[in-house]
This record gives sequence, structure tokens and C-alpha cells, in this order.
Amino acid sequence: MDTVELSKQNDVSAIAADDAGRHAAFEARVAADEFIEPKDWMPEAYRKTLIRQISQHAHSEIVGMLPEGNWLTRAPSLRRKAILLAKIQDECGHGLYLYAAAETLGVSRDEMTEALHAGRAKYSTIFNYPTLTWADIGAIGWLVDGAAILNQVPLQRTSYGPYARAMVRICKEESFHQRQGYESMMQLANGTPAQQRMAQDALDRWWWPSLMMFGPPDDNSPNSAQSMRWRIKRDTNDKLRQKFIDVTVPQAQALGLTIPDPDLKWNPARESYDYGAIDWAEFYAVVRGEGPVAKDRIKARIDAWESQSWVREAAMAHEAKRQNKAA
Ligand code: BYC
Repeated sequence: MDTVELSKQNDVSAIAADDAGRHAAFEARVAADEFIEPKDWMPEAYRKTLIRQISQHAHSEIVGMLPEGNWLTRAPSLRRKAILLAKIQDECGHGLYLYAAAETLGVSRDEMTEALHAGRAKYSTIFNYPTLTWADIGAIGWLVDGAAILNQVPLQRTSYGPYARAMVRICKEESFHQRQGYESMMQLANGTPAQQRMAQDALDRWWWPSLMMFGPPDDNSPNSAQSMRWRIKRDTNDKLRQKFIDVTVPQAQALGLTIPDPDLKWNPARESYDYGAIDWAEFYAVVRGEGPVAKDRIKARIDAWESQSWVREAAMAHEAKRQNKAA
């Protein structure tokens, strides 16, 4: 072997040793519950997993504005309209914090938006169902935001600092969202027989899709094991789903509504509710983009992006002018 070859081989070994050292230090920091920050060394797969999860989370918040926006002009009172408007604006803010957190990992907002519009990035299955009646808005707050809180509270301790910090404010706002939804359902459930029927119908349609929000069962969740090891996820999909069922069933009972699951039964040995089979074929179809209003959702996002391009252009022109002036 000549000297050049030997020195190349030494370089490769040195890089490998260096990488192994950095890898071990990274794993030790995660195991010690330290936050990983944007400028810290991280394995490429960790970065990719975070970009995937955080951008999907951001897209869910943004697409999640659409089903609720559908009822803004038809809210039954000024009070309900003001609450709904505030909630939708909160969701937009959540999307923006999360896009900003993902950008710290080296992906641009435009790249993420393009991936959503091209169908390469996912968003939560729950937003591919239509909001048919006013009671759906109450049910979304109660069930969808209720499920989101259970999933997101542990994410305040996720291992990536910017994601964890974004979740702190998001969780506070989700808590208000859940309460306003439950309060709206309370009013309907204690209202006229027609209002009670509307509340029950909304629960019937949103219950199973809400359980699907937590993702596939643990034994069919390809990302869970590694994400749990890296402390990106702090609880498994099934554990969070069970927790949601256990807190929500008594809430439904207090409303006098029936959970649409004939197999739902308290299990004293487990101190949890047993529940019926989830239709995973439906879940995977919705994940594949075959949800009842999936095409409308993406079309609405693309239309908004294109028709509002003048806002982005005006903001850029204003910033360029400001910088010129400063120079
Ligand atoms: N919908 O290995 P798994 C909100 C995908 S917004 C679509 O278990 P992971 C709100 C999954 O991505 C709340 N896809 O994955 C907003 C993966 O595919 P890829 C949104 C799903 O990541 C407005 C594959 O299935 N919350 O609350 O370990 C108004 C296998 O799954 C879903 C978040 O985004 C789904 N439901 O676990 C009101 C929370 N489930 O990516 C309310 C943050 C799974 O490999 N995200 N998939 O192609 C998470 O906690 C995790 O990403 C998940 C999935 C638990 C969702």
C-alpha cells in the first residue's frame, strides 16, 4: 500500500472513530433526558425522523383549520363564533411554531409545504372527515383536541429542545380547546331532543376516527421502537389510546351520551376499559389519501397557497426595502 492510500485509510478510520464517539455521547445525553439543540451533533436518522414527525404535526395543525373554518359563518351565536375564531387562529399559530421548529433541522418551510401539496407528507387522518353539523365542532374540541392533549403533553419532554418548547404553549391552548368543545357538547346534550340527537350523532361519527389519531397498534408501528429509544416519543400509540378511552368514557356518561362501541366494558383487573376492534383497514385507506374529504383538503391548501402568493411577495418586497434603507 502506498503512502497516499495509507493516509486515506487512516482518515476513514479516524472519521469512523470520531462518529462512534459522537454517537455514543449523543445517546448518553438522550438517555440522561438532556435536550438536543439545533447546533448539537445528531445522527442523520434522528434528524430525518424529527423532520418527518414535526412537519406532519405542523401540517395537521394547518389542515385542521379547514373542518372548523367550515362553520365559522354559521356559528349559532356571537359567543360561539368568537370562541371558534380564536381556536382556529390558535391552530394556525401551532402550525407556525412547529414549522419553525422543523426549520432548525435544516429543512425549509417551502420544502415542507411542497411535500404536503405533492402528497409526500402526511397529516392526521382525523382531518379527512367532513364537519356535517354544528355539533361536530363541539365533538372536535372535546374528542380531537382531547386526544391531541394526551398525545402532546408527553411531547413537552421530547428529546429535541425546539419541539419540546413549542409543545408547552401548544398544550396550554389545546386545553382551552378541549374545554370549549366539552362545554359546547354539554349545552347540546342538555338541550332539545333534536340537539341531543345531533350531539349523539357527532359522537357516533367522531369516536372511532379519534381513536385512530394515535396511530397504528404498537405491534404494527414501524417507527415507535426507535422513536421511543431516542425519546422523541415518550409513550406508545396503544398506551395513549387507552388513556384517552379511560378519561373520555366518564365524560360521555356525564353528558348522557353513548359511546358507539358495544364491546366497551370496564375491566376491574386492568382498571381500564376494554374496547372493540378498530377498523384498521379504514385507517390505512385514509392514510393513503382515500379519506372522505381528503382531496378537498389538499385542494383548499393549494388554492390558498397560490391565490395568496401576493402576500408573500409583498412581505419580501417590504423586507428588501427595509434592508436597503438600513444599508
Ligand atoms: N394520521 O410508526 P407509526 C391537532 C403514519 S393536530 C396520519 O406509529 P409514528 C389539531 C405515520 O406517520 C394533531 N398518519 O408513526 C389540529 C407513519 O407513516 P410515515 C396532530 C398517521 O410517527 C387542529 C405510519 O403511519 N398530532 O391536534 O411513530 C384542530 C406508521 O405509524 C397517523 C401529531 O402530529 C395518523 N393518525 O407515530 C384540532 C402529534 N398515525 O410517517 C386539533 C405528533 C400514524 O412513516 N405525532 N400515521 O410515512 C406523533 O405523535 C406521531 O407521529 C404519531 C404516529 C403518534 C401520530
